[in-house]
Amino acid sequence: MKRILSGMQPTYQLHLGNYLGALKNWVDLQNAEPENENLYCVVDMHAITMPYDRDSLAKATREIAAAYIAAGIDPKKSAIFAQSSVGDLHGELMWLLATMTQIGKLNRMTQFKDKAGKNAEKAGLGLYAYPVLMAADILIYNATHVPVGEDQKQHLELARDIAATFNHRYEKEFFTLPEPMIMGAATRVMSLRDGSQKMSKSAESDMSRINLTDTPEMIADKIKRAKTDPNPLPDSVEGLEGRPEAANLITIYAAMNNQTKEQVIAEFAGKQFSEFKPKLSDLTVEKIAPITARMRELLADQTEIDAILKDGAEKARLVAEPILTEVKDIMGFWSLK
Ligand code: AQP
Repeated sequence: MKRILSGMQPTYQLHLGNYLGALKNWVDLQNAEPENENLYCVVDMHAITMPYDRDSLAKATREIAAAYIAAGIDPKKSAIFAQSSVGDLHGELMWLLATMTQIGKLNRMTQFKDKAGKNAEKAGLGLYAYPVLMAADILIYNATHVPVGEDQKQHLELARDIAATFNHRYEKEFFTLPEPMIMGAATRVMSLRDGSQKMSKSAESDMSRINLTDTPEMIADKIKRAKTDPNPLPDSVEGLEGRPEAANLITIYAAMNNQTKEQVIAEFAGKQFSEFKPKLSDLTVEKIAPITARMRELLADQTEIDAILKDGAEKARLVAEPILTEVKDIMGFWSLK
């Protein structure tokens, strides 16, 4: 049995990269391996590491939870919860782990460099310490597997490193080293405007991404205008080399249709984008529209979402509390026994 944990930030809207790189894989895993224990959180404490709107945070948290459920995460099979509702435990473990995290390793984190930009001196400590909180999010449940997109690989490696340091320092194989699960055909979905940039919530142009809340018309329009090159589609995957935008669209099609890139290429070899793009639009709408519709239904009455988040937090707390108690015990803290 695996204990699976993952999360998404309630910042802006979820997009196709979040869906194909992470959420869809969570659903596939939940359904393919019913014996697993699944914990899916909305990482709202991470979302405040960048400027955010406090009036929208709770709403955005419900929206992400709604997206999880609408995509197929079943609250009976998976705990769905807000990180902050178990924040005392995540936060306390983070502090303990921070004492065994080397600054040199944090300095190598590319997400911090990307998000802090040129003005790193003015960035908040929270943004810098983000990977330590992420390690705590995982280790507080002693999760065995973490399904994420490729961009989170470096943070996962740090979490494994911190877990190993703890085990070594306290001479006990206490933490399982969490395995990253980077799954499916679309581990890194790229921007529709620039095949060298990751599709991202915070990118300025809304045309660069497909949001899970986009209407069919918006999806069709964004795909129609997606950047491509003048050549027809190649007849082999190798032919996509040096053609990042074509590779991205083929990858999206493959992931969405549960196919390999080879299978998609076999179907569309030699075809023009004018023929491929409408097919990609239809497929995207077919897969995304039911999720959007279900999200709307769920968000129309927040009582159900709130009950699911409350129940999920209780389940998560039951797993996390004894782990934190044992960590503190191993580290030598006083407690009433
Ligand atoms: N483009 C992507 N392709 C594949 N997977 C992706 N993920 C994000 N972007 C892509 C995966 O989605 C999960 C949740 O991500 P997050 O909410 O923690 O935010 P993020 O990684 O910071 O996503 P964004 O969209 O890029 O947000 P901003 O613009 O705010 O930085 C993770 O598993 C991630 O790998």
